[in-house]
Amino acid sequence: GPLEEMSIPLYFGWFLLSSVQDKVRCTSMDFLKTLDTLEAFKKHMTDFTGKAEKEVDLEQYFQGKGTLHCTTKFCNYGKAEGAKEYVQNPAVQDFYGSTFELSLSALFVTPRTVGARVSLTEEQLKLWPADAEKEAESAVPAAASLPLGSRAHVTLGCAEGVEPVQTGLDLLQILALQQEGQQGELVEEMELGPLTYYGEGRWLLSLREPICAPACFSSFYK
Ligand code: 2AM
Repeated sequence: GPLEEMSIPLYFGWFLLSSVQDKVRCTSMDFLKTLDTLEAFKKHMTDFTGKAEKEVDLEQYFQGKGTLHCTTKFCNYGKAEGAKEYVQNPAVQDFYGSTFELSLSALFVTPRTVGARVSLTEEQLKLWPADAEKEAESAVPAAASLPLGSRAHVTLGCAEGVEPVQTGLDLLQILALQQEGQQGELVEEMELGPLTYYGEGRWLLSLREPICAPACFSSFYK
């Protein structure tokens, strides 16, 4: 296939088509704007500012990171562990260039990142590396015991000085808390769905109606 002649990319992933990128960016901006005005958020503002009395403008706090995508495998041009094996996976070869419909099922915000959780289908999981969650174990000890695909997300923004790899770790941390039986604090029913607070600045908005996002499975070189 075409991949055989190619050098290994920085990463593989699903790249959201441009029309849905705008929609997702708008939804995320609206969410940040609303979150910012909630009394419950103001009560926990120090999670973000470090000091009392200080206001935070969430829309300014996070910086966008280019094309919206859901990374499947970070290859680092072949230097990352398992990169060569991933390229040789028949599913990767077969599906390269195909369009999928991703389901964005939640939005989450932490003092480090804002992202969308992606709920993968069985077919989409064929493109998901078996050790993606386990690789996060040093940052999130419970990660390896979470279901395959738990880490799947779209990074929507990062706080200053934070690398996007953090977004998936923040998501895994929230899912690990849920798995441990921590329900979080249901803060309110928003228009888009229930908003839950998990402490330490971690907020999760479960989308009552997941966003269906058409996305092309491809790769990125810089
Ligand atoms: P992201 O998937 O959370 O957005 C280029 O840096 C892309 O690869 C980004 O999209 C980034 O994070 C992802 N990425 C960077 N380092 C990574 C790593 N070690 N593991 C998984 N994904 C990584």
